[in-house]
Amino acid sequence: MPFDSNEQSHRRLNALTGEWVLVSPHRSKRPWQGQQEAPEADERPAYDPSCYLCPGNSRVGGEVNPAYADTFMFTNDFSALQADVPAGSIDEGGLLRAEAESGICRVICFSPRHDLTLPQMTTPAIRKVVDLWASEFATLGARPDINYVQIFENKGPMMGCSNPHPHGQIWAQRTVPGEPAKEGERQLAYFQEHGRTLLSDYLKIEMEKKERVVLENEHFVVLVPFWAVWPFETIVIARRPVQDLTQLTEPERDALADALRRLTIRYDNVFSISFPYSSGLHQRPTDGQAHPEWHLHLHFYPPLLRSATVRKFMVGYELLGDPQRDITPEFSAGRLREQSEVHYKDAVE
Ligand code: H2U
Ligand code: ZN
Repeated sequence: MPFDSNEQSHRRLNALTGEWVLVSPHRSKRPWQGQQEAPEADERPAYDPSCYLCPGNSRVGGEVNPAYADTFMFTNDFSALQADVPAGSIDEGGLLRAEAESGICRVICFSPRHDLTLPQMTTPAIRKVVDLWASEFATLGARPDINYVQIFENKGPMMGCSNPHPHGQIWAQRTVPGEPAKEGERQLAYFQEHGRTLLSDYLKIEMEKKERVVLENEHFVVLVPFWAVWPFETIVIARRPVQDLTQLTEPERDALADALRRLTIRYDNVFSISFPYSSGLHQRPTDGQAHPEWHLHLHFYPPLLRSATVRKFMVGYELLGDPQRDITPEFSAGRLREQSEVHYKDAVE
């Protein structure tokens, strides 16, 4: 009997991180008796006087937000990283190790409108978010004490997001954290061996197969990676192997905004809800090196599995062994591909 990855258990390598995911396609038909969570209510006013991100409102620290018209950035009033940490470390026989870590945390409001989310914004409005990401990457990354800039968004209460006002965060710090460090090592090894970026060659394979591609435009491709862990995980890959947002041309920035809008509309349409996720950019470290091995991309990690309320949990074997999935990345890509690019709230009956 020949091996069939659509039917039989197998493991897939994450080419970017070197980690494996166990895939169990034969289990996707098993009966579900999991927890049912209440759907998220998402009818909101355009302006909420009690929201600390709305224009003109004051934040917890007492600062007042300006009457901003498109995007707005401020330093997080409860930053996880402190800028003024003195150098220092602990090392007891290599077993108890700690290092002082400094950094800067920022919050970025995507829109003054409290009731919007990325998929409900226009492409030019999302483009302004892309521009702010690029300028923050440049400003923070230029600091000698910042060697990595992580831009991300937590969306929805299921992802622990504390406020529905459309916003994201930036954590910039002295060291390169675990995920980009793993990806950086693998990309460097690949680039040294082949002289091309890992994601250029991966994208070429995916564009030939097409079975995991969700959408594309002139400059970006969105696909469910071969090694996806989360049921509807996607990766947004720049066609040109650029290392960071500041290298994108104007049309490429517009294309990124277009890809983000179309992807998040499809996400919302899967279960006709505001689709929760954590997403973020992966770009080169800002350590002063060129890093030609780095290839700009974004990850989307949505927690939902088979309905608006049934989520995937990372438990049991996944905590102790490897991550595992039942529905295949190919199946999920098909579900995302068949969605309309008209948001369900805008769709006329
Ligand atoms: P979430 O994206 O996880 O909802 O976080 C929003 C951030 O906003 C959170 O990191 C910050 C919190 O520290 N915040 C402020 O900086 N000022 C405030 O007045 C409230 C929340
Ligand atoms: Zn608000």
